[in-house]
Parts: sequence; C-alpha cells; structure tokens
Amino acid sequence: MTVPSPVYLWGLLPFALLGVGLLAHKTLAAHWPALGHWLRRRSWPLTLRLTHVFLLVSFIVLMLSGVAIYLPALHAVLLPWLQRIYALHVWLGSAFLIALMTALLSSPRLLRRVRLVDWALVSAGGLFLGVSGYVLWFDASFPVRWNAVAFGWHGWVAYGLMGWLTIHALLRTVSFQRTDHPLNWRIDFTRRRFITLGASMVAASFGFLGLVGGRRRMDGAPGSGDGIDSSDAAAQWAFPERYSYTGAFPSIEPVGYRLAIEGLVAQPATLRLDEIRRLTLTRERKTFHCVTGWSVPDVPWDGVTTDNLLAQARLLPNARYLVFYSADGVYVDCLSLEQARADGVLLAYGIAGTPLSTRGGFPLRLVVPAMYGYKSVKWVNRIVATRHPVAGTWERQGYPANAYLGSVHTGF
Ligand SMILES: Nc1nc2c(c(=O)[nH]1)N[C@H]1C(S)=C(S)[C@@H](COP(=O)(O)O)O[C@H]1N2
Ligand SMILES: [Mo]
Repeated sequence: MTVPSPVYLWGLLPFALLGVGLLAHKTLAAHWPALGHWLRRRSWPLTLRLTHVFLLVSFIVLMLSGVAIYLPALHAVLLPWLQRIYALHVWLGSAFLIALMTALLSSPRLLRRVRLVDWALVSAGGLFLGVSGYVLWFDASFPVRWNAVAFGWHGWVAYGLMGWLTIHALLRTVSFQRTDHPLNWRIDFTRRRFITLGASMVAASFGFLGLVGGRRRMDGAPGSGDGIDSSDAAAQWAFPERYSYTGAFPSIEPVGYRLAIEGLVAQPATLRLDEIRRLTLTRERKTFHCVTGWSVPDVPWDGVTTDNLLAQARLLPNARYLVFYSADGVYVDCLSLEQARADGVLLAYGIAGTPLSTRGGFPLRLVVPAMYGYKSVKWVNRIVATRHPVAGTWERQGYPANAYLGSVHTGF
C-alpha cells in the first residue's frame, strides 16, 4: 500500500478557483459584460447554470493541461511541474465527467431547456474522453493496443469538442435563436432514455477502442513469425512521435559510422556497423512506451544484447554502469549493468528485418522495454563503462533514473 502523496492535492486547485469564481461572478460579469451575457441564462435554474459554467471552465483547463502533458516542447519546459499537471488533469477530468453525468441524469424537465446538439455532442464527446482517459491513466489494466488508440483519439475528440465549443460560443454571441432551426432544437427525452443513451455511449466508446485496437493488431502482425523482410514491414510499427531533444535528427552515413566501447574495459573497441550486424542477432517483440502516454505494441526489434556487444571489449570487474551517448552530441542516458542485461534490452539496428529510420535512431539505438522510452537512446555511437552513474538528459530535468513503467504516473 502506498499513500498518495500530496501532489494529488493539486487536483483541488481548479475547484478552489471555481469557488472564488462563483463568489466573484457578479463582479466579473460587471467588469466583462460579454462574459456575463455568455454565462447568464436567465431561464435556467441555478444547478444547470452552475454545471454549465463548471463544464466550460474545466474543459478549458483540461485542454491547457492536456496540451502541456502531450506537446514535447512544453513537456520539456514544464517537467518539474508535470506530475502536478497530471494530477490536476485526472482529477479535473473526473470532476468533468461527474458534472456531465449529473447533467445527464437530472430531471428531463430541466434539460428540456438545453439545445439538443449541445447536449448530444458534449455528452458523447465527454463520455468518450472519460473512457479513453481512464484507459490511458490505468494503462496497465487495459490491452496496450487500446492504449495506443486511446492516445490518438483522446486528443482528436478533445480538439473536436474544442471546435464545437468555439462554434457554440459564437452562436451564443450572435444570439442565434430561430427555434425552428435544427441547431436550436431542444431535448425532449425521458430519464430512462437518457440513462440508456449514456450507458450505450460508454459501451460504444469501449467497443470502439477494442475494435480499432484489434484491427491494428491484424495490420501490424506480419504473416508468419520470422520470415519478415518486406521493406515496408517496419512502417507498420508506426511510432506516433519521433523525438529529438536537440531538435535535429542526425543523418549518419553507414560507411563512416563507428561505435566506441570504452571506459572500464580491458580492451577498448571501435566497431563498424557491419561488424555489429555480424554479432549474434537477437529478435525481441516488445511494447514501447513513452512517458507522455503513447505506446507502440509489440515492436519486433532486431539487434544485439549488451553482453554480446560488451564481449568485444571485455568489461572490467569494477564496471557497474553503462553510459550511452548519442551521435547528436547531447543526448545521454545511463543504466546499471544489471538493468542493461535485463530481458529484452537490445542495441537495435532494425525493426522486422528493415534498418531503423533516420528519425528512429539509425543506425543503432538502445531499447529498454521495461522502462519508459527516454532510456532508449537513439543514434548511439559511444558506450562507456563506469563505476558511478551519470545523470541522463531527462533525469537532469527531474525524471527518475530507474524509469520502470508505471514509476512516473503512479510513483508519486
Ligand atoms: N538521441 C535521442 N534519443 C532519444 C530521444 C531524443 O530526444 N534523442 N528521445 C527519447 C524519448 S523521450 C523517446 S519516447 C524515444 C522515442 O523514440 P522514437 O523517436 O523512435 O519514437 O526515444 C528516446 N531516445
Ligand atoms: Mo518519451
């Protein structure tokens, strides 16, 4: 049992702000008449007005925090705050769902004042965002393929809803009121209809994730086991993001490439790419997870194990860590010997029989399946055996060095 750390309290921040907003709403509306016009629906009862304001404000905060979590550029800057932002996003997302449910389940008489299109889009989108959000948050409890689909669609549906919000606000600003227009049709449902509809939408969201996730599997699985050599095979393992900390993707000539193995070794070595490729080939099908939330299921890596590689230089007994340097000249990360020898760790030069792409780390990248992607240094050109650990690029910004899956999201 771990006690949740106070970082979760950050999730309460928006509620505090909302409270302040409620207390000050008269003053705010007096200062900004347009805001007052938007928020004040004279015919609406108080509960519905409160829910409406809460959904609106929390959605905007959810968009902002979501972008901060997702966009690598922002992610890097906000790293010291990221866990608080995660906490805020998840708590507020949950509150958003609860508010949505309350609205869904409240008296049909009350809801008759809401535009059908607003209600339908916001409920369907909101419920899907909730379902996909929980699939992302409890990533260990759902199939990885669901996670991969949820990651993409969580974003797209949020952008879609944002788009609708803009249209909705514009319509409201111009007071578009023609009651016979479909955009202005009102809801006329019984409570039972609401509950059935809501439940079907949740079921449909899960069904969608399962279905699309299952299709990915069929697209992604090459015919039969090993005989994989088609040149587009690698393209099927679509990585949603290709990162480079430096912003550049070094394009390395295979002929000139050298891998240096040095430090606490009996016999420092410099290996050419063809020499590395002649070492015993290890193939591992492993799922790749980035800490920002995306995963790529079952990537069929081709490469050499660290032990195989290190045998070329003969490690000294006092070596305890391996430091991996990238040819981009900046990126670096470090593993203990034990971690580097763990199951599935490879210096990979290909996927499914095809060389890595330039953006994917050609000609050689580290793969550490048990840890988040930031340990998997791309364009590796130097491995140094040391006595003491060296802080990796992301570790210097606050991420854990022992980046075991789950440690960042849940290891607060
Ligand atoms: N040299 C280098 N290696 C790197 C990175 C980088 O920016 N530079 N990003 C890391 C991160 S955070 C991830 S998630 C993976 C991403 O691998 P991909 O770009 O092939 O999707 O590479 C890792 N290795
Ligand atoms: Mo990452």
